[in-house]
Amino acid sequence: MSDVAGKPSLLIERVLTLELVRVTERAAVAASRLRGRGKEKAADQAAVDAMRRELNTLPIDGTVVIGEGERDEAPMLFIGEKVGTGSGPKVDIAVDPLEGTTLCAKDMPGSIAVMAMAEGGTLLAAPDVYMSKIAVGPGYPAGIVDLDRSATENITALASSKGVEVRDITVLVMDRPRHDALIAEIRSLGCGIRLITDGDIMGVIYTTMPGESGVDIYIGIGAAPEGVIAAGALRCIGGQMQGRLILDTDEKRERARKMGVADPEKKYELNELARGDVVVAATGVTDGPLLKGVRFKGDTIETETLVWRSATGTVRRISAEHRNRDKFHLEA
Ligand code: VTB
Repeated sequence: MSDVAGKPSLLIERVLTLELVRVTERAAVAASRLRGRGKEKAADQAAVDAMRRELNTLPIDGTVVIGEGERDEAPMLFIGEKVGTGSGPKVDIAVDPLEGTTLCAKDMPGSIAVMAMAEGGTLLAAPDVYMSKIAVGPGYPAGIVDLDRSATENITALASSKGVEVRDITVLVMDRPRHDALIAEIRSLGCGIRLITDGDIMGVIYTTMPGESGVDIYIGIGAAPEGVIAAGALRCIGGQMQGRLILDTDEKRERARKMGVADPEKKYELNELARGDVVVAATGVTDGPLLKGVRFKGDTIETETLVWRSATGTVRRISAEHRNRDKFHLEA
């Protein structure tokens, strides 16, 4: 009995959900072979190669809408690249083969291999610019937070809704100079701040599991493509998110316009960042609060993956012991 009878694309998606796990598992294993070696680019390329190889085995007519860059910047997984066998559902593919390349290179917590697959034309084709983001997990009244309110107003509203003191809220912010004023404002409230150096896809996802992650809300500026992928996950798990592209130069505005962005000031709601049915998979590369990193144990390789599905709201945590190392195409 299908969980979404009658909608063929979702039925195929149901089958494909676990296929996405294989894609991020292979990218994570490839990157993990270079964990802690100080080689950001090599680790990223290893993940890109592995993800692309596996993506091209999937029975999909996939188009990369979020990838490694524009066609002239990235040889692989560039925006517009076709992936999959070409037979099967027409889908948008958003990839970050190694989210947190520096975290991987330094073997610091929180790097992942992540991708999203959505109905064609439903993920915001975000240019590679910054995005102002705010996000909270499920269970709060609609509109509890808003990009056009101050951090103080948003955190105070969240604390009240959660039934805790403002100082009991933990805010995740990227540790960047652009956030100095934001951090000072949050500190003035007595809140906790989880500063991360990189990896704000998981930074947003942490808000959906505050019990495990210790994070209640994400506020700040990160990359727009990462914001769209994170929005895909929130669409599956539940939660609220807004994003506004930061198009502060004519060049960025023109680049965004060419990608279909009509209003450069637009505040995107969650369902505008990731509109359709979407599946998101993330495999841990280095250990983090929600995902273990890859473990190499003699002839066995262990991976842990979270996979989310919007059609059913199902969240699966898949721990895998891989004994056939050949499938990872690992050099000796
Ligand atoms: C952001 C964040 C990403 O890189 O793009 C960050 O969204 C780069 O930020 O998750 P800066 O330009 O300020 O360095 C990541 O952390 C990793 O790709």
